[in-house]
Amino acid sequence: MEDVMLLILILSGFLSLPSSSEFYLVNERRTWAEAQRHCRENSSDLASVHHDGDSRRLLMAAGRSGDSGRSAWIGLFDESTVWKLSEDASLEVNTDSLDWMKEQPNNFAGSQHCLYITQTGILNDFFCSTPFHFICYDDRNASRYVLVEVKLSWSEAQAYCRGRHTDLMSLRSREEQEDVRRSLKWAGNVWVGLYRDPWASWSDGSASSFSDWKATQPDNQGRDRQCAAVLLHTGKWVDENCREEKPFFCFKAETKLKRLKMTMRTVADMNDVEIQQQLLQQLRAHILLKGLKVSRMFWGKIQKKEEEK
Ligand SMILES: [Ca+2]
Repeated sequence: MEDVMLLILILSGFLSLPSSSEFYLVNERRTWAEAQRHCRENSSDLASVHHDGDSRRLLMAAGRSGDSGRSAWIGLFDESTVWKLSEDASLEVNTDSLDWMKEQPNNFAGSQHCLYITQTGILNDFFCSTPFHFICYDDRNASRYVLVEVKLSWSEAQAYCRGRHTDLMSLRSREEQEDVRRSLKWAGNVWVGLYRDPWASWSDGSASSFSDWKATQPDNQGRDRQCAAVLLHTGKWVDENCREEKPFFCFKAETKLKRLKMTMRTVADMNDVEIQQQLLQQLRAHILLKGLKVSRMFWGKIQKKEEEK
């Protein structure tokens, strides 16, 4: 008989389905960031709401606290500084380094999620449905930038550029902004290939597809409304200034333990503690990349069944 090293992984935490999480209201007033810290330290995270059932369970968790018409933080937030490139949505641009119109971007009425560049070459966020001229870029064209003097909405402009050229013009840096200013002349405002998905993520990292906003919300009224709260008497959501202090909903994920067994073929000496540690580290990094949490990973020894003759 021969000893075989067996790697035992115990995974826990967010492996559980959102529907199996338990919401609870913390009736203490905190800013959104303080509330997030509290939830993360004491349970899992600020509450994520992914369907009607979650909304109902939130209200049930609020119980009688809903009578006064107050609101409480949930985990949804609007990362207004993250802009994406039309040519590759996985690329995020730090737009702080770009040259903006005064007091822009302001996400006016909570509805300005596309960027135009003015005649003088500075940027403003604006309503994506407005028809403007636009700038495509074209991989096959030496000058790269192509001014299109047809007025289209941002997404129509994107489709036009993708159909006839390569995509809407990218803008990653102040140097590129300067470059397009030097190499092209245009009148009025023109769309460029930068946009953002508002209210795209939850504090626990889950993506947002469901929403339950109150009518006319989010409106970013008075600016700086980048955190979502639930009205406790209706369950509808409103956008609020994250620095306001409110009660808040946390969730506690039901922990599920999962035991994985892996078989490896290797010429390395698996009894070498250093090699064991290295492998564990690599596996841990790989698992974290998948968005899972690992509570415990260790090597165990099992006895191999007697080999057949
Ligand atoms: Ca604006």
